[in-house]
Amino acid sequence: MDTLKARYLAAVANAADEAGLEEVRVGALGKKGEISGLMAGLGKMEPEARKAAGASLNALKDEIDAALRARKVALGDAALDERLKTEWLDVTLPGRPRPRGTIHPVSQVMEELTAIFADMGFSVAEGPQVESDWYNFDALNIPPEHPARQEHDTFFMHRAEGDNRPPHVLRTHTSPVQIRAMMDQGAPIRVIAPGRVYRMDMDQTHTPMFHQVEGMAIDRNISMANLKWTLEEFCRAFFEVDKVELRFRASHFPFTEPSAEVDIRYSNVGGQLKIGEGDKWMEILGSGMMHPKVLAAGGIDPDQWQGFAFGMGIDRIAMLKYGIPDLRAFFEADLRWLRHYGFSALDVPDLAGGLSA
Ligand code: 2U9
Repeated sequence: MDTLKARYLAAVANAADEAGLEEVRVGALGKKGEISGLMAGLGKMEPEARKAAGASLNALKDEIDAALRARKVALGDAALDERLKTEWLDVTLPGRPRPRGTIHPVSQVMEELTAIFADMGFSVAEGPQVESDWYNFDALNIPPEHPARQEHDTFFMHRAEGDNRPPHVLRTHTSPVQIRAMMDQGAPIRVIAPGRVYRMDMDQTHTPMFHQVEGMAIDRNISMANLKWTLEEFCRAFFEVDKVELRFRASHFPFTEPSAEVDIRYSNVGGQLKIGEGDKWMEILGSGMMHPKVLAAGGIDPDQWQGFAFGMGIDRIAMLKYGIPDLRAFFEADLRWLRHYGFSALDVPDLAGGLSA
């Protein structure tokens, strides 16, 4: 019994790893193991001898079992020590940045121009994107035969079978929002109406949905001079330059009379656009004095009140300010590559409040 014990305790102590230890356990205590075999032999012994041998075999079994467990723990500790010597964690490494969204350049520009016009006393008006043809066309002095009302320019909604009323349209400008504001608030009034508009147009410079901001100021003595100052002030603030030069070119819109298209002076040196200097002109918006019929449609007496109005494409001025080369950039989900070219539009606080990755 003592030699058995010495042999197994030595085998346990010499086992180099868990596999070796398991081999020793199976050899001694497994179903066909040596100690198990001796225990099975107890049945054939005389009762007295069985009692003595049983007790010492059980003690031996417990001792081998305890030695196996202790060696297993020791081997585990040694393996962990070995791993800790080679594997380590640098807790000073910077974390991996998570990609996060930023505010879309169009939304950003909407916020910027809203703030600029708010400083000049304009409030923001909003309205439906699906409009009746009266609000979108008639109220704006756009007669039924006007080309804008043709099928190829405007998205018309469907009417139910047998319903012969004129169909609603996807608004083609935000002007109907201003008609609604006039009817709701009366004069004097100063509002801007930013939002989505829809026209059946699709090429490199046009998309079927785009963004506009229109504005108007109605008061007792409003003139083109007020319009000119307001637009100049807006451009100075928006393009962040001290000096801007605007050129008013006579034009025609159904809803304004007189009407003017407005160009801004700029230079283009090696693809770098600079607003306010140079010998080039770029059209940025349309404007004019509100047509008396439009004032009347909005419930405002044209003999008592005058108003100026203007309209511009937000996508267009966003591209101009932030150097975005192509309208299609707005429709690709990931604009982060633009930062590579130094477009500051993307270096804004992200939606979660931190700095974007
Ligand atoms: C009311 C009365 C008059 C808004 C105006 C323009 C001229 C104009 C275009 C610019 C580029 C549309 O986005 S664009 O294609 N707009 O040229 N818009 S005056 O006049 C109004 C608006 C509302 C009640």
